Amino acid sequence: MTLKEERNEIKNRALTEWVAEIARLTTPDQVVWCDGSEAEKDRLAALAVKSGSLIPLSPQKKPGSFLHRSDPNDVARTEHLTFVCTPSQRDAGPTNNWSPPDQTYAKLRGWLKGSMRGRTMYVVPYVMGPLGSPFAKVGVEITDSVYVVLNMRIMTRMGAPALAMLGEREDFCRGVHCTLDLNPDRRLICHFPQDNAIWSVGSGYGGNALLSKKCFALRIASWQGRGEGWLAEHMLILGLQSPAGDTRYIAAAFPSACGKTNLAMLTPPAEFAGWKVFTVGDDIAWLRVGDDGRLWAVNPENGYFGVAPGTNSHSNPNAMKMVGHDSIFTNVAMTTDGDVWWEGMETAPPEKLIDWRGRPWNPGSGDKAAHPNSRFTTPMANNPALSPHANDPQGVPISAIVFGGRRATTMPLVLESQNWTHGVYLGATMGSETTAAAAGAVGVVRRDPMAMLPFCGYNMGDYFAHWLQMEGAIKNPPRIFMVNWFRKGSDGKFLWPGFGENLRVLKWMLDRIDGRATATDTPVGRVPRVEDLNLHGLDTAGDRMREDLAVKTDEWSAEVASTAEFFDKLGPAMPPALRDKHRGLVNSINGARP
Ligand code: SAT
Ligand code: MN
Repeated sequence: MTLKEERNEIKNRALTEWVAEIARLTTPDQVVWCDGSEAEKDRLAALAVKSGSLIPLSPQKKPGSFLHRSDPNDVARTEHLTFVCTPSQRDAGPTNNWSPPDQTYAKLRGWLKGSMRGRTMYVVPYVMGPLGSPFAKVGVEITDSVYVVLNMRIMTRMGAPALAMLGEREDFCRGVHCTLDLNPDRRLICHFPQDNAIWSVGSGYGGNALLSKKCFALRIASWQGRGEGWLAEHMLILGLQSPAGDTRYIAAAFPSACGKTNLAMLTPPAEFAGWKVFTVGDDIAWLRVGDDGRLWAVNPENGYFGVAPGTNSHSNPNAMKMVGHDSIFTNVAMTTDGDVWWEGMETAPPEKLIDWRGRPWNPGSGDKAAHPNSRFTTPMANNPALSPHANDPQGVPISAIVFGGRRATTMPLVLESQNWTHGVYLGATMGSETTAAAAGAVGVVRRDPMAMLPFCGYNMGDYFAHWLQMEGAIKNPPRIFMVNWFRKGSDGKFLWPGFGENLRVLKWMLDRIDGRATATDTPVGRVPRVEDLNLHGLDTAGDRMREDLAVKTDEWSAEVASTAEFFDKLGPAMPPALRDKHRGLVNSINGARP
């Protein structure tokens, strides 16, 4: 359909004028407005197959599913090319890359001039949040990538419902995405929170190109949340139902590729018969204070963009079921009978395999068959553990907030904060080893406060202040905890089995909230003793558990020194309350020194 024909049907002038402006700049051969229908999906998938961008998988093994192989230089988020372009650099803060908005727009306009010649420009309206929800917001992404459109259809409520919700309003997130030639020298992901706008150029990768996700639902939304008194967080949301049938909800922040998807759809261990876990969301939470003074959360997304390697019927049986159909796989390996394979799938690799780059795989080469950051995109409706409240316009009330990093040392299995400010301090000082989800070295500890370091759309000091301020608005605040599933013993092996067994730790948290479980006070927070956890049926020796729960003074001395450096980097925006908390902690750790 041509631009002219469409403009007669779309009533929103702000929208049609903006689309026309981008079309004048990028000069596509045609403009297609996406309606989100099944017929449109089939038509676009057929186009993508014809162009080679999607490979259909076996209709028997993976019905309705496709494989996409990205450019090998475009396989993860590129944080060094991601910018927050606020009018003043102070508002972006020292942890974000910043460039002045006018200059940045001018540069990107230069790159985009005529960039869609010979191509189709897709206009993708979408809703973030359940339809009809007071949390919900509309975005529109313009893109020249059919792969992006098909992923957006899974990840968001896309098409007609978004235009219906938008009506004549102008407050939609304006996203411009153009793949250009995937040259890393002309790749930039730029956010303009003051304009509710994102321009992403030169990458087709998930977090860089599906603008609904990290770009809108975290970077832009966190800025909006600060202004409007709510929080946009890098958190899963799960419901935990007891055998008696009451369900409590937990929101948990972990950096990318630290097991959020696994935790969000966890299968309880055999000893927890009658317990059930329900997924509300696996990556992003929008949190608001309800009329009842509790914190309520929705998952703004409609699908999962999960890490494939390591997913198997032990680590995440629900995910194995949900990716069985109607999914898009990116950069996994393919079997000769049209199925997918990745490292850590449990089943041995078949004799013949095509690797993520499309070459015959040679197991002896030491190369991975699937890229370590290979992904599945799956509709949340596929999830057997989906919460009946996943589409609830009101969201769910949150009883506990959990922060978690990937730490080989120092951080015990679980810590309970003393109060809200201490909980914010725990989140603000979180450290984690880097993973393959972002380009760069893997396994280096960096401070990743609230798992938001790459996703906070404004000054991190202001962000902490906003968190501290929220306490005043939440009459009935959730309890805040810290977890670490990844601590290692002196033998270099993980001390905790993780996966479904993590439920034992969540259960202790609920018992703490209910006043039914004990804990020991330490200078860094409250920690369970081994006997405070239900370890029934778990084959883990007591001394390994004691090691996993230990708070070691020498490790914490190093930890607070590293935290102090990080706080200094944040400069004057750092809230004094967190500095005070820090000083108090340093004193009590030094006081505890033998
Ligand atoms: O690529 S995404 O940013 O969408 C996934 C992640 O890194 O968490
Ligand atoms: Mn994430």
